[in-house]
Amino acid sequence: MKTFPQNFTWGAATAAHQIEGAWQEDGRGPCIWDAFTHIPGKSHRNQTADVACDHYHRVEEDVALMKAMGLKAYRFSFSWSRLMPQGRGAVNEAGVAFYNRLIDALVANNITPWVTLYHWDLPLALQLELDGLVNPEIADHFVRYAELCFERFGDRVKHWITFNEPWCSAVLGHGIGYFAPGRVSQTEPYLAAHNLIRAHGKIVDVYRRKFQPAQKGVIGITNNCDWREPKTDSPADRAAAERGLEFFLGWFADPIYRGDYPDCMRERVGERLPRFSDADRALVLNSSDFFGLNFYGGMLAAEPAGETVATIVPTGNGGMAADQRVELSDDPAWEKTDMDWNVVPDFCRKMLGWIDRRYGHPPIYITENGAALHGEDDVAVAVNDTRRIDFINRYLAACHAAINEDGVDLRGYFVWTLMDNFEWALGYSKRFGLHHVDFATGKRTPKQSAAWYAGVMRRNGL
Ligand code: PNW
Repeated sequence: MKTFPQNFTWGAATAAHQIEGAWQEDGRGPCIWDAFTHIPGKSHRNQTADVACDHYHRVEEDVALMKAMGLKAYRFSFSWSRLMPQGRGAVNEAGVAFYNRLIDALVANNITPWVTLYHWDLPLALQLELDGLVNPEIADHFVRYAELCFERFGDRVKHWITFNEPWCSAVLGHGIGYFAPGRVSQTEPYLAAHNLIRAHGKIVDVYRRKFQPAQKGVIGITNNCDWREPKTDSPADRAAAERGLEFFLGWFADPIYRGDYPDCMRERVGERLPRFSDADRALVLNSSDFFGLNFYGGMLAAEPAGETVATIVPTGNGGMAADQRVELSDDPAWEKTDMDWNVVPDFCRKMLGWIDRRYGHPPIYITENGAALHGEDDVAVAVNDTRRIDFINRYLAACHAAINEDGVDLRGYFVWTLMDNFEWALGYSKRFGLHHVDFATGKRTPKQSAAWYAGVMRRNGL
């Protein structure tokens, strides 16, 4: 038996836009993902999240699913445009009431709520009127929205995540246009990232001054990063792998833990990379009570042979390829998920070690890890998801080794995801859930992995 530390947080995660549906009900305003997916050609089979899992109407049923598996913690996000339909100004009390129902049901069932303030669904009005994340003013709008959340929900919510994967908003949303708002640019990703980091610093400052003393919660940010393993032992490939990690995770975590962007980014991106004012730097530095990590895989990294870099596919997670110039490839021996992401548990351990060393041994939570598997549209196939059990089991074994052999301060793990849901540009074609969802009827069915994970949580180990 591999036992985890006492008080280890065991959870599952979702995000508002991926599960709620009810996109025009009870006063909710539109967000950039509503607009984006209603443009033909932007998502798989033009699918939208108008209904998704219909979680908005099934909150009690979904909390019952969590209860049935003995879930300890549930990570979900608020829809900003459900709470503030225009992104600023008027508050939608029906939206407040909805999240109150959810939070109260969780608390009543001893499930700890972990709330992500922003999981990519910017109110559309802020995109159209202000240019969204590329406008520096967006930071103050984020702060006012966050304050509303702390005021209304902070009596019961003690775990806050400001942003989910700002890398995706920057690179996929503003670099290659694969995600909303669909912008394509070599400059805007750095502006969007900069404003998200600034906004994070400001939100945390407000929380710490005005709310934390009385509410006594914790607040942090969640970043995603895929591991970069040197393709060969050569110094050039080792440097390429390190550069790949700095361009991926260092971009967002260095300002928070070290006070500025990585040197290699400044050298390569030059004046397109914004600079922190002294005031912003002071707010951003040390602005996380924990390190949130979403981990899904990794690739081999090499110094490109010539001037060109192998084509970057959206799901390959390259990111600003022309700037970082790292050639990514797979080891053909690797197993892959339905996302074509490599199953590389040992890289998770390496990633945790890299974070531990670079950022001074912070408390880390894996706020997402999981697998989409082929053939799961068919519920009869989905319920026998032994591959998902094997996947999670191997990643958890790697986490256990990171804690016990490498001394990493890993304090929690959340499976992505509680139930099959709207997988962004890939629509309903990818299923990551511990529960199967029939999107025609809304019916939920636990997969074998839900029962297996229940056992892991109960035993606090593997
Ligand atoms: C994360 N990529 O997203 C998100 O936090 C979840 O909302 C999502 O459902 C989950 O991982 C599974 O994909 C990513 O294409 C989505 O590089 C796409 C990419 C990376 C992260």
